[in-house]
Amino acid sequence: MRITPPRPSEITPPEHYARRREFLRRAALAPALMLGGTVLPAPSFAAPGDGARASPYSSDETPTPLKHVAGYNNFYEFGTGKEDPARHAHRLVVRPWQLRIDGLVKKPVTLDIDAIRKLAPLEERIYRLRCVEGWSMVIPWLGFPLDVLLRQAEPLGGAKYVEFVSALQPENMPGTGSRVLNWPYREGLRLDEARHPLALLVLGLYGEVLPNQNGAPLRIAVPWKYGFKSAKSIVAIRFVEHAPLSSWMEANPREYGFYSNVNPEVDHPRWSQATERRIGEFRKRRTLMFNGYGAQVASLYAGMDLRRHY
Ligand SMILES: Nc1nc2c(c(=O)[nH]1)N[C@H]1C(S)=C(S)[C@@H](COP(=O)(O)O)O[C@H]1N2
Ligand SMILES: [Mo]
Repeated sequence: MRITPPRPSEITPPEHYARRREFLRRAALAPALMLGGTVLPAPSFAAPGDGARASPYSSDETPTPLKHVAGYNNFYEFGTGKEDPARHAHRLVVRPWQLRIDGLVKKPVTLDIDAIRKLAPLEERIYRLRCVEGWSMVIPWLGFPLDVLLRQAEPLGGAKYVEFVSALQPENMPGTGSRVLNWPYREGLRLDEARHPLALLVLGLYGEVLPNQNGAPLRIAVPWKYGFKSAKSIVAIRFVEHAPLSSWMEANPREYGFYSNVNPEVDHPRWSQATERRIGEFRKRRTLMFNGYGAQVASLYAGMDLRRHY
């Protein structure tokens, strides 16, 4: 796999990082953690953010305040309103939690969340998240490269794609009574996308374990794609030969394609993708090709017509 290293301008100078760390530490320790009636989970990482390594892939933009990151969410299993997940996701049972990895692999495995946590040191990655609805955030995730997890199952040569399946707990998820999507929530990536160093397995944010509404206990973050590609609360990963049918493609194939790379030149039928509103700001910003990660990921799509492969 060929990787374009980050440009020097994208690497955060250490002094910025130190200041940001302090900011994050204070933000994470802020007492006002009541959000929409939901108390955030108690931290269970020994020394949460402080043990995490900085990442050259971090954006140096100011992270969106935690109250928005954990209070304005799309997690349709808990309802279609932006405040529904914060209100209802405390009902999600996140322990015990097992992840099954199978399909075209040499070694199908079932891993417990505590074993997954120990696979690699946590890094803090500050990523932009661009929702296809036209808003964006900057989120300080905690996690490690998704490929570290994928390797555990030893994928076979015939595996070309990966499918991600989210948890389905109908008795705890009021949104799953609605047929807005065909549950469980399913997403997919091409294998080289999933193994790209920017693709992150996420276990926390803002120095703490993931709030349930953000996809506890584990989700992915694929920052150059629209937010819906980053499946939350994942219970299964399957290696397959052909592009899997995601829940959104199944619901509306004209509006949602398999790739769903952030692309200001290709509009969604209902929403222009040229600009976005950063949550907490008023003036709109221009949306960047591949959400600003083009230097790292454009080579994955060399020669492809991105209008056709939307
Ligand atoms: N299982 C599941 N994963 C999901 C969703 C969902 O409804 N269900 N929504 C997606 C969408 S549309 C977005 S924009 C992001 C939002 O992630 P955040 O709430 O952590 O910001 O999660 C994505 N992952
Ligand atoms: Mo989204």
